[in-house]
Amino acid sequence: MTEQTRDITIESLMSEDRSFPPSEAFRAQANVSSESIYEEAERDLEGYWAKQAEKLDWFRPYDTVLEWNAPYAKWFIGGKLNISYNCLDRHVRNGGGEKIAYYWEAEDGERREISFAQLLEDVCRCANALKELGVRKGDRVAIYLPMILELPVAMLACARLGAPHNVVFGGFSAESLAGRINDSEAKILITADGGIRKGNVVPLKANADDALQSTPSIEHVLLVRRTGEDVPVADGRDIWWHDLVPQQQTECEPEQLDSEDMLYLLYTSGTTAKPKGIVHTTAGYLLGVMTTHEMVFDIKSDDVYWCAADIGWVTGHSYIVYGPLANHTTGVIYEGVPDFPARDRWWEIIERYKVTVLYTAPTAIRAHMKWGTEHAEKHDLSTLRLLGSVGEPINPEAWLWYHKYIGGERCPVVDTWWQTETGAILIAPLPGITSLKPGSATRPLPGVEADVVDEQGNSVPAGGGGYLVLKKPWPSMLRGLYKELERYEETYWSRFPGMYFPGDGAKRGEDGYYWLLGRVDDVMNVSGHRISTMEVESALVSDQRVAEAAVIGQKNDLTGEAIFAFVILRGETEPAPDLGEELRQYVGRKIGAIARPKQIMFTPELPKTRSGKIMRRLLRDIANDRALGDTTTLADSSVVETIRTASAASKSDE
Ligand code: 7RM
Repeated sequence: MTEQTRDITIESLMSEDRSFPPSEAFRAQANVSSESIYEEAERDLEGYWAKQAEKLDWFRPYDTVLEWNAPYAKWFIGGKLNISYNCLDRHVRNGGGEKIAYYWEAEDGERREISFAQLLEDVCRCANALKELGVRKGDRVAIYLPMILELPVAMLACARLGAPHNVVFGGFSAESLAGRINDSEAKILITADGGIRKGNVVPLKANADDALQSTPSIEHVLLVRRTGEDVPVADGRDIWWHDLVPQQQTECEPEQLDSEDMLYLLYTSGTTAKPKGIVHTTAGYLLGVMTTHEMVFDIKSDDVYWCAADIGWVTGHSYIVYGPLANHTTGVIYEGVPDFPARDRWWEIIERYKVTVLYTAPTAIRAHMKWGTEHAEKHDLSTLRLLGSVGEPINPEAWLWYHKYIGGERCPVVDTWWQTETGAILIAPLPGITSLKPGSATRPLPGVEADVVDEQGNSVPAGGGGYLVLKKPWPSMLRGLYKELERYEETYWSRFPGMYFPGDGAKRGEDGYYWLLGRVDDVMNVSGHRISTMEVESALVSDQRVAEAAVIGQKNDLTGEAIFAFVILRGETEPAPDLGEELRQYVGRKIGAIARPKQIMFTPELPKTRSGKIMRRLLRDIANDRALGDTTTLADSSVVETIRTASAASKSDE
């Protein structure tokens, strides 16, 4: 054990005591309005999930709810079902075919809407086309598409055939695409000529062609025309979607799949190592996303729900495609960025479609905060009744801004903690019964047993920080890493034997509320104190002049690590040495001298992943004068150069 572990838990510095109980009106109409659901699930976990599973349509009932040979779970053994049937056919059969499944809007203003009945027909056509291309149950299909309706159509068509999809986010490079295709040995690639982002064309086919130089498993490319420009079409290998799909039959018998058949593979980029292929299966995953979508977002049949994530990220898989469709919910899909052509684009969309539930990430909320409230004020947001957050800890300042300026102080804000690996939300409020506290994801959902433990795996007393763990299996959990069983055990189950370790730090209050502290890889060690980057960042952004902050540990001979803060200021504020000093002192006063940054650097941007997570690893490299590690998942590669240059300049000033 290193000396770093001397101080066994993560120190917790922040305290937040504002509390927002549900309004009487909200509680009265909520899908979950009684606390008893928690006890019910705790008393009989399998019985609880069996009861929930009645919401699924089965071709054959299952025999056993759970078989748990840690760390391997099987749920609903013996059951037969099909996810596309559960998302589409059953609603159409029940007379709900006319309902809008998606309102789709492109960045350039083009609009389409598609009903459940039409979506079912499109999915059947696409599934028949895939069959014609030789796709059979068990074959992997890679999908590299922009946010167009063909993306959910292709995913659901794969689900209909039992061919696991492997969606690669449209912003990834040729190299990332090739790596993911090869690891999954995909037979077909579904892509488009290009995508559109900020008015520019993203050359998807050109990237795909680069990737296809080294992907021997690919037999055919199904090519969607999106941008209309000239792209090479390889004879015999590439087939235009419009030449193959529209003329297919609109019926396609759904495969009767086993509960544990693979639904999809989704690669998560590890920090440095090779991406992990997260495996999700059929019944448990569907149950997890469907129940959480219904309970946490309090979904009603007349809701217009908008999850503003990309479908290429797990949030889109679970909460744009599978959860909402299984619940027969009308959704919005927006292809573009929030500030194109103007900064009120999102609020215009909310007004146009009368969106009632909005789900987005703290990084987006902070961008809107930085741009100011005037953009939202131009639009009628009064249809909104609930707001959600995901992807990172949401700092209380951003939570309160979201609640006030977007939610008009009437909408609960649900902070939802989960991962690609967990498949579905695990820690979040139930908005009809949970009192909200800004910055807390509140409590584990019914049936989820979480804990906060120290280095030895012992529960940390209330109020303390430590490692978040999960102590019982849940239906939507990953079933492993594709073709890497050992790595699965090693990554998630070895640090605390018998417990799942997601890699996050957390603290739990006296009231049982969870406060996520960020990735434990990011925890800093200052003179033996283990301090979460998130708490220092949160303290910094609580100053009105700070828009965003990222904090890292810089090597220091005296203290081991010293706190180094990268700070983005809000529009009107100019960077100045005095302000840096003022902010340092402010953090010291707010959360303690030990957490006072040694150095603050003002920067116009921060390096982020495409899903908006700050890549502190790269900031550590910059601050410690190291060569940059893997930058393939970086959303904008010019950002690190900008910061590096600024960092070099600030050093020569010293
Ligand atoms: C859904 C998603 C997972 C990691 C996770 C956390 C962080 C996500 C929250 C959060 C604090 C939240 N999947 N994270 N949600 N941290 N509060 N509400 O983001 O696989 O891409 O990332 O994201 O560190 O482990 S993911």
